[in-house]
Parts: sequence; structure tokens; C-alpha cells
Amino acid sequence: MGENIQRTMTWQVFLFLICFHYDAMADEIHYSIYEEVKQGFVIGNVANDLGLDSKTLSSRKMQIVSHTKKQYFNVSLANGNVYVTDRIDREALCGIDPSCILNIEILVENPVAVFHVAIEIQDMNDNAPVFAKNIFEILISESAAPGTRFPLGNAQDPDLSSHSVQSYMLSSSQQFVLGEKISRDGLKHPELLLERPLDREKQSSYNLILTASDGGIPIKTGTASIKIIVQDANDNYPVFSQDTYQISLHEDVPNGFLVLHLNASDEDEGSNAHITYSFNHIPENARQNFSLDPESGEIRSKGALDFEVTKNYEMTVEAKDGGGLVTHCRISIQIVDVNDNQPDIIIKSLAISVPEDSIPGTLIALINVHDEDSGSNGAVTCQILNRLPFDLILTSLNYYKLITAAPLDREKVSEYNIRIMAEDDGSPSLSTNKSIHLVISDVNDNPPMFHQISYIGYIIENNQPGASIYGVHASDSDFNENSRTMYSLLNTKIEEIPLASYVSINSMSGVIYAQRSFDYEQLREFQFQVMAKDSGSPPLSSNVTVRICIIDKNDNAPKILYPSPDTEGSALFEFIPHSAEKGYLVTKVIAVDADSGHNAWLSYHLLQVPDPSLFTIGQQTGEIRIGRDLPDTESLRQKIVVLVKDNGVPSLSATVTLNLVVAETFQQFEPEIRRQPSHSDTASNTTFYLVIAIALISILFIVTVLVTIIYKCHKTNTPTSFEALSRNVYPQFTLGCPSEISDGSLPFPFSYDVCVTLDSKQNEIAYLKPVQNVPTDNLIDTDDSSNRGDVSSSSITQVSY
Ligand SMILES: *[C@@H]1O[C@H](CO)[C@@H](O)[C@H](O)[C@H]1NC(C)=O
Ligand SMILES: *[C@@H]1O[C@H](CO)[C@@H](O)[C@H](O)[C@H]1NC(C)=O
Ligand SMILES: *[C@@H]1O[C@H](CO)[C@@H](O)[C@H](O)[C@H]1NC(C)=O
Ligand SMILES: *[C@@H]1O[C@H](CO)[C@@H](O)[C@H](O)[C@H]1NC(C)=O
Ligand SMILES: CC(=O)N[C@H]1CO[C@H](CO)[C@@H](O)[C@@H]1O
Repeated sequence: MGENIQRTMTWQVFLFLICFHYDAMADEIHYSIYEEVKQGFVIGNVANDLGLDSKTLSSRKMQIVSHTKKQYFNVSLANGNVYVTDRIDREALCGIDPSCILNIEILVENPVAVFHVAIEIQDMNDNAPVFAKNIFEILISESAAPGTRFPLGNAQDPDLSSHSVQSYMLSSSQQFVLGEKISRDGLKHPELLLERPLDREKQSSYNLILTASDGGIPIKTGTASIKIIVQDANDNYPVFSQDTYQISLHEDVPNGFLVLHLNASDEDEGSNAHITYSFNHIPENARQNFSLDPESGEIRSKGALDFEVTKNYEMTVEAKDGGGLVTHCRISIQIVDVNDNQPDIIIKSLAISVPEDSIPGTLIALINVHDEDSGSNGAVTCQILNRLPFDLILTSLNYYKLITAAPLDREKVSEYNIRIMAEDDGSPSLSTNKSIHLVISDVNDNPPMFHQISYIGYIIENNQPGASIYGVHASDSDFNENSRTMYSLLNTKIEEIPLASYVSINSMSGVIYAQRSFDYEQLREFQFQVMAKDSGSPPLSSNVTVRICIIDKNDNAPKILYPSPDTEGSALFEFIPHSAEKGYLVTKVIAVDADSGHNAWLSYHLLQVPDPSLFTIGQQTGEIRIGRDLPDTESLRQKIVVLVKDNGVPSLSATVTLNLVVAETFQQFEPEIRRQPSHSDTASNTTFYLVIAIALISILFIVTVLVTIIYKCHKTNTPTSFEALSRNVYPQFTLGCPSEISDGSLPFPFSYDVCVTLDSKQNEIAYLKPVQNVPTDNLIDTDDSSNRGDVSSSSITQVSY
């Protein structure tokens, strides 16, 4: 059939459907129905349309023969209606074929006839557009340029032409619009069109809805969601939180101290955001003292920091992400001073010693104090710790002068340890101590000093020339040469004889030697000056008086003055009158001894006497008296010998012979005298004058002695020695020699002061008096050491006449 015919037929069926018109001109019946009509829908009445009698339909066994598997139609034998028995889906039967016709045959018997019926199935919009997937995922790099297109999947609609997909729509988005591409076969393909640039860091994904619509009435739509994932591009630099980091760091931070934790951020992701750190520009000293962890970005201190060496460090750190983008930051580390340095004391110049006569203010040392720290940690003050006669004076910044503050005296303190402390102002403050040892050098400011104001030395007479008498000693508190003492005698004269002929002195030891043998009876004492002079420059000296006392020795025998021993031979006659009674003083023997003390203490004894009872002699007085009444003999001539001895050890003695004549008158015994042989007249004349002279001299002597004794006794009477004793006043050692030292038997320490008078009634008066003991230690041990024993066992007796 041609196209025209087909169109005509379509028209006819259409008309038929409206007016159930049967086209008799053809033996083929056309029906047209919409798909998806409900069961029981009456398509048409074939009996009428075929011109068959409806009453005969069942008898003629009318039936439908269908070639499809499924039976979509049946026919009613009662009235000839054709019904739809099953759902008819045009898309299932015919797909996208635009014309869909089901051919069935109607069979009748009696007579057998076959009628062809064509049933055209009309399309209805029963399908919505459908996308292949519910969710489309699209990965787009954020660096994609605007205008880039990304194809989306098509939606499918099995309905025909206008009932199929007509248009697409995209949910609104700033970045994306819907574009479409029409393929050669005329199909519309939706596309995603990037309108604005993407930034993953702002929005990393988008969710859009794509809607497909068909052309039916009502329109049916299908949707799919589109998930757009923005893929990262390394478009971000690492960023530090600051461009410059200012850090203050105490210099005493421990090794490994976390100085700074760098945390650069990178908005990219993955390796593009993986940052590693490194030093970009760093001076060598900072590299030694700081370490940087490339991964964590931690800057830590390394080793010991020292403000005094480096005060600040500058460095640049770079952060680099995995994509190679780099950012720098600057780090400035200020080291903060900590009081970790002790002050230093430097002695710039030091006098090892200063003379003791330095005036106050003399410079001893120049001291420099120094502290490595800064600020108050380095401000140092200096002081002397111990109390000494020194001062510290600040002269200029950090320089001190150590000067003397008071007069010095080497003899009191010969050296000083000056302890100086320097202390800084930090908190806590640190200090340093230093000792300066200062020696005070000697100046000859002390003369040699004798230990006593004066000295007394003793020597026993008749000494050996050259014997040592005594030693003086002076000490000098200065040092060395200034204390080396030399002794010398000051030149004086003793009784017109130079001192040098008496004594000499050892200039080194101060021992005084006798230069001659002394005689107590000539010289009892003498004194001179000894000078001790040191060897300083100028030398200093001091003088002392030395008195040498010569000690008596019993070297003189008593000398009988009366009766004169010169007339020995023609012995002296003493006349005793007959009338003399018992106790009559016949005569008095007078003797003297040149020695003194015991050595001069004389006693008188009758040595030879014919009748011992007739005469007695006073032992001390030497008075010869008549012991009993004289016998009545006419005349009596007696010759007696008197012994005078002193008390020395050994004692010395002298004798004198006396002729005693008892007569009535002098004439009576004159012949006795005449009987004496005479040498000549002239000789007897001379003897006579001599006797007169001696008698005169004796009287003169007796008078003198008497006067002297009376005077002396009167004087010694005044200070009673018992008084002195009871007051416990011992006489001080005075510069006086005892008159005599001998080993008599008088009890020590008292001595007798004996007054002898010619007057027998006055007798002997003795006073006890404390003795001036001879200091035996004043006697120097000498060659003739026997002297010492003599002296030490001696006591002193002072005897005056
Ligand atoms: C035709 O089919 C309809 C529906 O299935 C049914 O109701 C009817 O009885 C059938 N008629 C005949 C003659 O088979
Ligand atoms: C670095 O900074 C980021 C964001 O500021 C933070 O999440 C992270 O914990 C920091 N890292 C360290 C080690 O401080
Ligand atoms: C220095 O001496 C003072 C006083 O005796 C003392 O307090 C200080 O600790 C000393 N300093 C040192 C470093 O020994
Ligand atoms: C000691 O005596 C000498 C001589 O007389 C004299 O020059 C000197 O000054 C005296 N010294 C003293 C300390 O008196
Ligand atoms: C490793 C080390 O300690 N290096 C130096 C650190 O800084 C001080 C003072 O600046 C130097 O003395 C060290 O040598």
C-alpha cells in the first residue's frame, strides 16, 4: 500500500472510532485504540461492521484468531463486540516503531468466512524520562578554565516523539550552567559548562540536580543528581602566622629548649599541604646554636647560649609544600641577660710591701673590677671585708684605689691579708673574693731598748784582768739591720784615768770585761754609760748607766794604831798605880782594818799573859782592865801580848806587846825603864819625840773617830728597820753598792750596823736593818767561775765607824 492509502485509512479509522463507521469497501476492518486501555474496553462491534446477523453469531461459531502469544482481545457472541482482555503496552509490543498495529482474524463458519481486523495501538505518554544512573560523579580540577564542558549522561524515554525527552534543566549554581550538544542523529546531550573558576579551598564539592522533561501532557520528568568534586591544585603557598617572629630568650635556657614552634599552614591538601621547614639564611653562629626540625617546625636551642658572646640572632626560615611552593619568615631571637657571671677582680698594680712610715693615703694597689653581665647584673661594687687600716676608693668607673687609711706599725702588725669582695647588683647577686697579701717593710723607728733603766754589776776585788764582769742587753723591735745592736762604752774618765783602762765591752754580746785587777780599798765602785746603737740608717741609740761595784775580799790584816807597833822591841810601858782597883782601865788597844764589813770586824784577845786572872780585855773594845785586886807587892812588871784579828775567812791578825808596870809612883818604875837598853841619847831623844807625836796623832784620831761615830749613829737611828719591815716595805733596788760583801755568819737578810765608840758606857749599838741583797744573777758566769760561788753565799755587812 502506498503512503496515500495509509493516510486515508488512518483518517477513516479515526472517523470510524468517532461514529463507529464501518468501511464496507474493504474486507479489512481497522480499529485504532490507545494503549493502556482498561480490560473490557469495547473496541467495536465486528458483527455490525462485517454485516453479520448478530443472532447467528453463536451458531456460526465466530472466533478471534490472534498470532500473538498473549490474547489481548475477545469477542462477545451475543452482540459481536470486541473487548480488550489484557493490558496493552505499545512500547512493549512495538518499541520505538512509530506505527504499532496488531492483526487479528475473525473466523465464522456456516459459511466459513475469514475477516482481517487490524487494530492500531496509539501511543500514550505513559513513560517518564529516565537517566542511566541516579548519581553522576564528576571530578573537576580546581584549576579548570571557565568554559570547560563536562558531558552528562542522556535521559531515555521510550515514548514516541513528543512523548519522549524534550528538554533538560539544571539546578541553579554560580559556577555551572547547562549546556547541550546536539548529536548528528539529532539527539540532545546535556553538558555541564564551567562558567566561573573553581576554588577547592572555598568549596570542594557541588551537588546539582539534572532534570529531563518529555513533551507529554502532562509533562513527565526524570532526575539525576550530579556530584561535582573539585580536585586540588597546588595553588596555595604555605602561610606563616607572622612574617617576623620576635623572641626573647634567657641565656640560661637548657640545651634543647623549645624556642619557637613554627606552624605554617597550606590550604591545599595532600602532598600540596605537606610542609617541610629549613633554614634559608642563617649565620654560622646561629646555626651552631639552634636546630630546626624539618617536619615539626620546632626551633630548639643547641649548646649553651651566652649573652656576653652573642646578644641576638637573625635567621630566615623557609616553608616548602609538597608542590614546591615556598614561603619565608624572619626570626629574630634576643638573648636576655641572666646574672650568670661572677665579677672579676683584677689587680692592675700592687706594691708588694709598703714602709711602715707611709703616710695615710699611700697607694697600695689599683684594682679593676669587671663583670661580663650587663645592666645591674654587671654593676659591681667593691669593699674590704675585714676591718683593717685600709680604704677602697672608687677613682673612675670600675677602678678602685686601695690606700692606707691609718699610720702603720710593722712592730705591731707586720703583714696584712686584705680581703676584698666584689659584688654585682643582680638578684641573686654574685660575688668574688680576693685576698691581697701586704707586707709592711721595716723602718728604723725603734731605738734599741735596754731591759733595765740601769745596771749594777759586781766583781770581787783582786780579779784577773780580762774577767767578764757583767752583760747588758738591749733589744730592738725593728727588723734585720735595723735591729742589729752594737754596744760601746761612752768615753769618760774615772779619776782621770780613761774608762778603757778599766773595762771593755764586747760590741756584739754586750758583755763587759775587766781590764785590770781592782782593789776594793782603792776603788769601791764606778759607773759609766753604755750605748746600744742599731745598724739602721740613720742609726738609733740609747744609753744606759752601768755601775760596777767591787766586792771586798779579806786581803788586809788589822793594823794596830795604839800602842804603836813601831816601838816594838822597846815595848810600851803602861803605868798602873798601886791604888788601882778591880775594873781599872789600864789601856785600850786600837786597831783598824782597811777592809770593810766582816773583814774589818775586829776582835781583841789576850794571847800571852803571865797571870790570866789579873787582866781582862774587852773583845770588841780592846780595853784592858784589871781583873782582880792587885797583890800587895811593891812593884809588878807584866808583859802581855794582845792579838787583834778580823772576822774574814780566813781571818788575818796582828799582835802587840804591852809592858804593864804596877808602881806607887812613876819614879818607882822609872829604873825599870832605864833598865831597858837604849841605843844612844840621840836615839832616845828621837824616840821621845816620836812618842809625843804618836800620842798627839792618836788623840787627834780618837777625836775624829768619836765625832764620826756619834754623827753616824745619830743618822742611822732615825729610820728604824723594824718599822720598815712591819710596813712590808722592801727597799727598791737602788743604784748603790753595798759597802761590803763577805761570808760572815750574820743572819741573812739582816745586817748589823755597828757603832763603835771609845766610851765603854756607850758600848755597842746594833740595829737590825734589811739588807740589800746582792743580785747574784747580775754576776756574769766567767772563766773564774769560782767567784760566783763566793759571792752567792755571801751576805752583806755594812759597818761604819
Ligand atoms: C471476553 O472477555 C471478557 C473479559 O475477560 C469476559 O468478561 C467475557 O466473558 C469474554 N467473552 C467471551 C464470549 O468469551
Ligand atoms: C598548626 O596550626 C593548625 C591550624 O592553625 C592547628 O590545627 C595545628 O594543631 C597546629 N599544629 C601545631 C603542631 O601546633
Ligand atoms: C665572699 O666573702 C663573703 C663574706 O665572707 C661571703 O658572704 C661570700 O659568700 C664570699 N664569696 C665567695 C664567692 O666566696
Ligand atoms: C747617749 O750619749 C751620747 C754621748 O753623750 C749622746 O751623743 C747620745 O745622744 C746619747 N743618746 C741618748 C739616746 O741619750
Ligand atoms: C654548639 C655551641 O654551643 N655553639 C656555640 C653557641 O654559642 C656560644 C656562645 O655564643 C658559643 O660559645 C658556642 O660555641
